[in-house]
Amino acid sequence: GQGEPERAAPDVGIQLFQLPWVSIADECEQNIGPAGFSWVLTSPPQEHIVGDEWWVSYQPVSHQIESRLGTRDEFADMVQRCGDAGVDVIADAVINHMTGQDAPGVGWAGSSYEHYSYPGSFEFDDFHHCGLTPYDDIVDYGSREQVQTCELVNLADLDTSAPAVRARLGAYLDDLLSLGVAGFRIDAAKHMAADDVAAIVGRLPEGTRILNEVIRGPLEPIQPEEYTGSGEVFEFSYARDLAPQFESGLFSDPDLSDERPMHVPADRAIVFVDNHDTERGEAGLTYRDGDLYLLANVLMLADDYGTPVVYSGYAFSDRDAGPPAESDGTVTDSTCGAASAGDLVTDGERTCVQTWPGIVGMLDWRAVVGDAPRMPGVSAGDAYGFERDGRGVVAVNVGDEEIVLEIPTALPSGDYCDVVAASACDGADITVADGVASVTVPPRAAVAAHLGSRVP
Ligand code: AAO
Repeated sequence: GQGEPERAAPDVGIQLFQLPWVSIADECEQNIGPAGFSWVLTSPPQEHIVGDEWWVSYQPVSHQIESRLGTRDEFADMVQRCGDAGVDVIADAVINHMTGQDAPGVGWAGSSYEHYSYPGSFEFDDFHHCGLTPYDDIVDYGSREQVQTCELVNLADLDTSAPAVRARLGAYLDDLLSLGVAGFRIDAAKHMAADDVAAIVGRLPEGTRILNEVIRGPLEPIQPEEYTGSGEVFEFSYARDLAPQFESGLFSDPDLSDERPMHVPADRAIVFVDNHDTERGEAGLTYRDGDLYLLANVLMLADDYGTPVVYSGYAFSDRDAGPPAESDGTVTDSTCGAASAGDLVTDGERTCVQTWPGIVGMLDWRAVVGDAPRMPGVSAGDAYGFERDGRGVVAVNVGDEEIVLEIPTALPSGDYCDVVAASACDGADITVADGVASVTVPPRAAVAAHLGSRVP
């Protein structure tokens, strides 16, 4: 008998960069829940400095949940509606620092502040004053002491070893948990001693998800492995290894045992093609790369290493430019239409990656393959593919010629539909016979099939 194969809801996140809470709630119901994403990562929800740049979100003025992305009530409503759609919410928690402002000011929700004074929250002695560098700014990432006690780009650095500071930050995280969030991205975790992070998050309820942002600097003293005790870690090596293969067309299997060099263990790793920092910096592939960017996401979603997070932001030509906003500064509500890779040319236009048919198809593919191991891959010219043992095959072609790839597989013989392309299935793209999948991969395209996409 044929029947539908078992599906296990995959652990896949989507980072919704600078998207307002009301829009995230709609997206959860319309696109993200139905596609099968299990969580969204929001931008920081706390009160911040006033300004048009996206990065004002990363300069907390207080820990009230009031921001240009929405009010406390809107945040709570989003968590509720996403939850009803089967989607957890993970909030970006900026707890390493407060603002980087030298002049006194008033925050988004009306709170007054100075560089080292946040009335009702933190005063001068709650901050590090490292005394190691000019202006107490981090100069040398080779110095653990500078990285963890001086200021990251002039941001007033909280002394997270102090019990009172830990308690206040803990109260903020508790407050977000009371609204139903499932966990936190810990922004700039590298800039807090691993013991401090462990102390702050260690008292949260069991099951609270912690995703530490620790950018791997291969020559630096502070490594992501130090933070795996308090949660998962964004593994920057993953994107750094993936992107060059799409540029060169030279693909190779990663170490298919459980260990990859310069990678945290698979069960601790959050992997991504790009994020809001790397698309403005080191990322080899971003939305600007159109098809190749989709292909990289397909290969990431097909992999058996780590927990993938897909990135959804907006087009920009100025790295500082914030998202489209109303005249009062509130970020404009926007939900996704039928955007597709490659036609993102207008600054401010949302990339809406969560709606791309190839992404949605691969989420279902991932649900079907489950924990089937990744098998050794096959290359031919600019194409590469592999199977997840007996459950699915995937192939990418970064070249200009169509390529037929022969992938050894334990899938049952027959014709299969491709789940990446939006086009209707004619069953001619993937044929399995005698333990080999013959996959016809068009130029700059990905093709994938799974147990459930077999033509009856
Ligand atoms: C803004 C202005 C500043 C101003 C400041 C205060 O731009 O001029 O001084 O306000 O008024 C974001 C923006 C910043 C913004 C800030 C505050 O990106 O531009 O500053 O908000 O509004 C380091 C940290 C890492 C951090 C990253 C940006 O370790 O945690 O810098 N990321 C997070 C957020 C980010 C946010 C903040 C933290 C602050 O995701 O959006 O900033 O809340 C090396 C190190 C890394 C280091 C990078 C960059 O990385 O290893 O630790 O990240 O350098 O300095 C190779 C190397 C790798 C290297 C990488 C760099 O691959 O292998 O080691 O290249 O691309």
